[in-house]
Amino acid sequence: MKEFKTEQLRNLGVVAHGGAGKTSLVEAMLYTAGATSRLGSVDEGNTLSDYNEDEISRKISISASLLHLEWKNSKINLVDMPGYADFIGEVVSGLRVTETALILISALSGVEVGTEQVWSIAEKYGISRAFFINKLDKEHAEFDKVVTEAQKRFGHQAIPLQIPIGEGINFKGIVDLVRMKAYLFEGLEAKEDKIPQELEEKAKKDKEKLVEAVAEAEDSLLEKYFEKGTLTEEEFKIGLRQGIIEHKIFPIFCGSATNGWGVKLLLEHVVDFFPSPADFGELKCKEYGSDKEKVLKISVNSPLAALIFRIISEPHVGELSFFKVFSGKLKTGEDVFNSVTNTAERIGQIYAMNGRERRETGFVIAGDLGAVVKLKNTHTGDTLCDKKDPIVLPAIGFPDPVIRLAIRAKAKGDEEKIANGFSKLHEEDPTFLMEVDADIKQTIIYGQGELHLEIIVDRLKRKFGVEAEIEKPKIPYRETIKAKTEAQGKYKRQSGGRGQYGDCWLRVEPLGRGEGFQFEKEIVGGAVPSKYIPAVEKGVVEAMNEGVVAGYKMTDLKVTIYDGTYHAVDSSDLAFKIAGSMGFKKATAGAKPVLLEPVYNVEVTVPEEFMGDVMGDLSSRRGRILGMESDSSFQKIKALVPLAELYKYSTSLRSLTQGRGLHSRSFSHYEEVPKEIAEKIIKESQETKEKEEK
Ligand SMILES: Nc1nc2c(ncn2[C@@H]2O[C@H](COP(=O)(O)OP(=O)(O)OP(=O)(O)O)[C@@H](O)[C@H]2O)c(=O)[nH]1
Ligand SMILES: [Mg+2]
Repeated sequence: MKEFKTEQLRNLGVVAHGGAGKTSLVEAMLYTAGATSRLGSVDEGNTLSDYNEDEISRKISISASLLHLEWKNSKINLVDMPGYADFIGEVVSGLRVTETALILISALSGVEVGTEQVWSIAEKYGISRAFFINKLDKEHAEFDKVVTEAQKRFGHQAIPLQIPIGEGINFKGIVDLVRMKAYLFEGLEAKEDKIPQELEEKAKKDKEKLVEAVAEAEDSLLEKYFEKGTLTEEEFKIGLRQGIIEHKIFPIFCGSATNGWGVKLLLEHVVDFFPSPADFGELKCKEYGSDKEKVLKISVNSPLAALIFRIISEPHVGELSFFKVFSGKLKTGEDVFNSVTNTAERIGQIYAMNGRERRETGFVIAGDLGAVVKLKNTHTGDTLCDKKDPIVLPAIGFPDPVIRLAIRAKAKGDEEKIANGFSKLHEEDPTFLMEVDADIKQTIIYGQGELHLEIIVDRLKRKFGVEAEIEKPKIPYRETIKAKTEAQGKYKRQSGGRGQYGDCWLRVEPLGRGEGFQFEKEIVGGAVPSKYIPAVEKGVVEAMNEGVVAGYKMTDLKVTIYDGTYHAVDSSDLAFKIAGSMGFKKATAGAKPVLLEPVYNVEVTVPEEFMGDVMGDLSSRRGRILGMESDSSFQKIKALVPLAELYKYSTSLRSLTQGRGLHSRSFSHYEEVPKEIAEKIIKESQETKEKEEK
């Protein structure tokens, strides 16, 4: 294999709504470039990119794959990402290491919620964006309609570089506006021809629009354009490239991935017009151990700065860490420094990846992507650098989970194995989280959707040989009081020898939501010696943990000890602790205790036509709509919804919106549970308690 310079590299993140044809396009690109000798297909389960058992059986991509090909003195790295919303974490990490997001849009479905979502991630990272309108061979494909939609949503800088000749079953070629030539399909190939007469007029007009867009992207070109009314071929090409690099032009390509149509033209334009890592010139990072910004030149001669963007562990291979070298060079046998975990790492074999296949290369230069065998203490998002020149790259900000489920070991005694397995799976996939919730006594797993968690549990079984069962998670309710009361807690025992004596007067009063717990003393004249006060507080805290309504932890209240008595001989910490607990229970019982439930901020994005249904559904979940924002044909609904009503919400939303709705959520606050619902919860908790006592 040839050695490439940074300028000869192109990194493409291939993204889209689910099923737009990313994996098929990547396969066709590799085949066209001769990187593979057989054109695999998703439907047959033999692509280079979707090679996991999970992916083959479900016929969808689940994890990002790294692939590469050579085309005309350039190396093109492709990160094929899943489109299914549950795996958005893969897109968040994949687009972090690529200079261009190649966004596919299905010519049948047009711009979808997933298209929006990947666009926003690319926009946030400030990388170049290009579109490929795919599936033009399918019946009902409508190129112009999709272009209009894309322009409505992403602006008129989204502009066709190509127009299809025919659509659906009549799709037979492409007019390339850069070259002003036609390419007629012959098998997987295409023959150059002149533009068909019926498209001449349209091609001319569209080219003019393109030239104008290129001119507008660059002031110096705009002047020339005004002077001469056009641009030279040379000016146009330089301007187009610059416009794409500076996000002033988002070129639109077209074709059919499974037929390989339009793929060669795409590769050629990628090499000619897409940014190389060197086009960004500099890399912003932080000095190690400080918040000071540091700027590195993107070059092999700069100090090493590499980011780990993905970790996989596979049978027979062990752990592989995928990385991008932003500057410098990473070599096998070298000692480097992980500036996030403060660990020295020795670099083992380095590979260039092609999905399931890999080839040892020994090194990776600035701008390039690769994988390295097991590192000791390095995680996704960590920086590898030179110990002598330590820096830290910005971490990858993964999204908050949108779903929580409880799990239980199928076989008793497997709990530890499960915890170990889950912790490895979290290493591979930081959007998957697990915690043992002591409050509700359940192991809770969190993720981006039900399918996500289903796959994680499958993997646990396959990779670690332990089975977990999913169950409905309990809600971490809380309890609080609504009135101010006072009560005495007196504990007195006389049983033979030394007795027990503790006596305190407590005042309990409500605090605001989220204020937690406060304990104060207003003892005058030593009615209760100060040395016993911490014991009283301890008793109060213990009683708070048990709750008075339905056994949930109490919060948002203030307890004041303001009086009491003691006995010179019989008083002890234990007696005062019990007295504190008794006094607290008595006081809170009369202080209008209530149940609180966690309420979440929920943001739902849906195509306009589903608005009514989604809002109705949110209301039936006791949701309060906070507002709506309209974003072209999509609506963003913000609402507050109790966690208890969000069980399996992603699945409901999916079926309610034909898979076109998305949601995100984050904890907002605790709120009083409505009376009728509280009664049910109290009854349930009494029943469980009785069962446990039997
Ligand atoms: N007719 C036709 N079918 C296509 C084309 N591209 C993809 N498909 C089919 O569309 C389905 C999805 O294709 P994939 O390549 O898996 O799509 P994807 O975007 O990678 O899907 P995810 O990664 O799961 O989001 C498969 O059945 C493909 O055969 C195309 O250009 N024409
Ligand atoms: Mg795919």
